[in-house]
Amino acid sequence: MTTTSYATPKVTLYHMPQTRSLGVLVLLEELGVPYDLKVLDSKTGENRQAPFLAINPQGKVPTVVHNGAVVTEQVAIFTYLADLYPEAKMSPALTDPLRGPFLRWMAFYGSSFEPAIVDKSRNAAPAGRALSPYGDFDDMWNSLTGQLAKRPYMLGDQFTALDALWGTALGWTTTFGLAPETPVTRAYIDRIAARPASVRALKIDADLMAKQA
Ligand SMILES: N[C@@H](CCC(=O)N[C@@H](CS)C(=O)NCC(=O)O)C(=O)O
Repeated sequence: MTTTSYATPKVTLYHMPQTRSLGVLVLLEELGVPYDLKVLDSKTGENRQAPFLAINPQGKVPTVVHNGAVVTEQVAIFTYLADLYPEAKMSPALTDPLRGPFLRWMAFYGSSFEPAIVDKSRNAAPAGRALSPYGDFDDMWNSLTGQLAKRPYMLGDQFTALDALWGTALGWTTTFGLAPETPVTRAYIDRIAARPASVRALKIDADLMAKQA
């Protein structure tokens, strides 16, 4: 388990099993910090009821509450948590030359990958190349896999919060047939999933899913 200081109040993660919030669970396990997990049941629509809507009016997970502040959006949450616990070295420091690429591939997730995947899931053509936030699917995909092909983790030899995000995201999008499976992406997904923190997070998630079944 990673050594970190707990000089900050515990983070609360609002989570629903088998959703995008799994990646944040993976990151919290990688960080090795104490956290509170509040589990919502999508089958009963708990995320669309008043108590949770008062926290996140979009009714979406992941949602994090820390120090009285609400943080939504995966990209913001991954960056926030990685920076909150610098001892865990899950994000490059502000002056590190890898800080720019770290932010680049975080933002790429929200502004290029997700829109491309959602359009694909609806068989919707992207907007014209110049307007579309991701160009076309191949532009997006070739940029991403070109980066992954070069190294074991997104930024090189060191695992960062990016890998908790991308490992889980490529996992579910590949499972749903929304992202093509290639030798590079398969090896990357498996590399992340085999890490002890991912194994723990997947078990927590599967147990919660079973409870809600
Ligand atoms: N833009 C959000 C998207 C989050 C999102 O769509 N979460 C899904 C889980 S996969 C959700 O909460 N869906 C439940 C609902 O909207 O009712 C982010 O990046 O965090």
